Amino acid sequence: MERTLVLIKPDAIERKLMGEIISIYENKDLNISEIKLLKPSVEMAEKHYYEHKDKPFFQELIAYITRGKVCAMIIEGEAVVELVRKINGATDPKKADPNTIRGKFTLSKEENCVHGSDSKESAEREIKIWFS
Ligand code: IDP
Ligand code: MG
Repeated sequence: MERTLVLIKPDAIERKLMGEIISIYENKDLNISEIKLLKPSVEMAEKHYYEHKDKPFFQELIAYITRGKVCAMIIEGEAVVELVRKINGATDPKKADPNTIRGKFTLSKEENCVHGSDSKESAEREIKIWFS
């Protein structure tokens, strides 16, 4: 069974959107096999976002993702990596379909509520960081 890593990011936790967002994945009949709430360390965040280490927004991104609690989940299902990316919507919520999580809940491309792995390989790499 394919699996992916989903993070509900600090902006969504702060805004009390966690339950509503979890329901969106559950209503799609996806299976949440692991779930936990934690405040990530800078080291974890840097590992998770390693691919962006040379981007101008890297420090801002690390500060954002470590400023409060994150809800980390492993979600399983057929073609779940692609499906979760669709449910989450485009990185920039202004370009996201309004029926997606990002399209519905935020206007900020910096603080966009959720993360979903971008490939099966990324999912396995990221799951090791958050569930080891
Ligand atoms: P993704 O989350 O849709 O996979 P990525 O391009 O991998 O998007 O970017 C990772 C995260 O970095 C985004 O979800 C967002 O929180 C943040 N981010 C992306 N682009 C920018 C930017 O231009 N400025 C600041 N933060 C950004
Ligand atoms: Mg990404």
